[in-house]
Amino acid sequence: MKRFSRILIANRGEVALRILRACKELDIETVVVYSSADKDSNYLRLADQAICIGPGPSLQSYLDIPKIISAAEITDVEAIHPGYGFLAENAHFAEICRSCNIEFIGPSVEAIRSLGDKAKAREMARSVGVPCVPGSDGVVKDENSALEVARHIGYPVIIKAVWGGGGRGMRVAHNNISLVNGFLAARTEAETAFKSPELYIEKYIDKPRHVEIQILADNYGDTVHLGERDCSLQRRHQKLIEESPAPGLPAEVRGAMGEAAKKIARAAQYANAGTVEFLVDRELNFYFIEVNTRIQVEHPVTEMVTGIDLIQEQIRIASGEPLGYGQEDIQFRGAAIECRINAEDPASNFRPCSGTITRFVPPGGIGVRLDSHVTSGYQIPPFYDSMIGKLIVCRQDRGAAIATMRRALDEFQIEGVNTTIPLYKEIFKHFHFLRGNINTGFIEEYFLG
Ligand code: MV4
Repeated sequence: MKRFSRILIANRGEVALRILRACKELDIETVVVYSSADKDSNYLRLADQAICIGPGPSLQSYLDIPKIISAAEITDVEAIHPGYGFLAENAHFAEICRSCNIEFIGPSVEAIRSLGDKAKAREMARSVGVPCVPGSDGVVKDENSALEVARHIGYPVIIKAVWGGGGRGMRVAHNNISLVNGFLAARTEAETAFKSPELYIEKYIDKPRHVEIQILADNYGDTVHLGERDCSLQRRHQKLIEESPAPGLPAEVRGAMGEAAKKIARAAQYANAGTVEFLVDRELNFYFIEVNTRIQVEHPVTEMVTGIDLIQEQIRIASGEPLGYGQEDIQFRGAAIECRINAEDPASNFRPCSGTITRFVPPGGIGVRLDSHVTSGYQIPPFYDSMIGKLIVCRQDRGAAIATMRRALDEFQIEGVNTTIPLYKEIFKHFHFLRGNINTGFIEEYFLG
């Protein structure tokens, strides 16, 4: 069996550092690519080689496929890890890697493509008996078909882009008029944002919980699930806090969701790490919504409760190793919570702030993990998203994890830019949060007014 000896990391920031760490522990050489805006990032010195691939704007660096492939060819790597965002779910990029004989560390081109089509993913889930939200059979071609679907399932409905995801470009409609208007607006938006006007429709579930299942699958048909993450706490489709286990989710529901996720993975002939997203309603019914064919930002909470290094597993799987363990070998221990630390200004509508972090004193102590590439003096480039790190805690139960998180947030000193830390200090005192009474409407309801 081949084992990779050198990998290229096609990403930046905290996830580039996260992948570097995994490679070091596997004794794999690393090549990291960077834009000139990231040239002073500390993690670059941890790599065996660092190659500048262009100026700050992503289109001329982290999204520039020819430059990344050139860097891979010049350094003779055997594989590329795309991290999340940028090229992570780009089937075209995975295809180019394959044609250049470079292993793409992620699922197959075919799996990325078929699950990227959300209407097709829904059909696939339904065909293997996984519950989906009532809705259209595949793509809805025009306003009249949309009205037909709504008459069948009843209002409210939600219009989604087939090639969308992460909540962008969705429209909720409560009657025929808003459906027709929403449909036409969503089509234009989808065409612009996702280069495809295709839409589908689902019954709208009010304030659901967002619960997702982590899966791992090897190239030989073995698939395991690593439990769930509750990602309900989000603001405008940006997740803020994720935790595992999902508070108040009965073991039977977790087990049923895990089995459902594995069925979908097998139906898609999925290999590598992936996430199956579900909505959970007040009665704890769960409904499949989509699959993320990448490692996700919030993967550490799963690592902390299972003890499994998901990036190392991705690399092992991509190199052709079998999983080597089964579902019965996965044990869940304690409770983990992650806070995304974003540099943003609450005074100007949470706009991302760039600028210099003049002082950065990370928290530590028992049960605390910080995944961040930031150090004192770090200048946040204006070109990328606002996340500057993730604070993760893991303790014996949710109450203890919350106590550790509050203590860690108090220790954490970041000066020079505004961050989401003050918001988290409020959330971790909130009556309903402390009781696990959370849903996707929580932040708006209690913290935006
Ligand atoms: C939904 C939904 C309600 N009903 N689907 C948001 C992320 C994307 N992956 C799917 N999302 C949702 N899908 C149905 N059938 C609610 C969300 C949702 C949401 C929708 C509108 C505004 C804010 C939201 C926040 C979280 C989840």
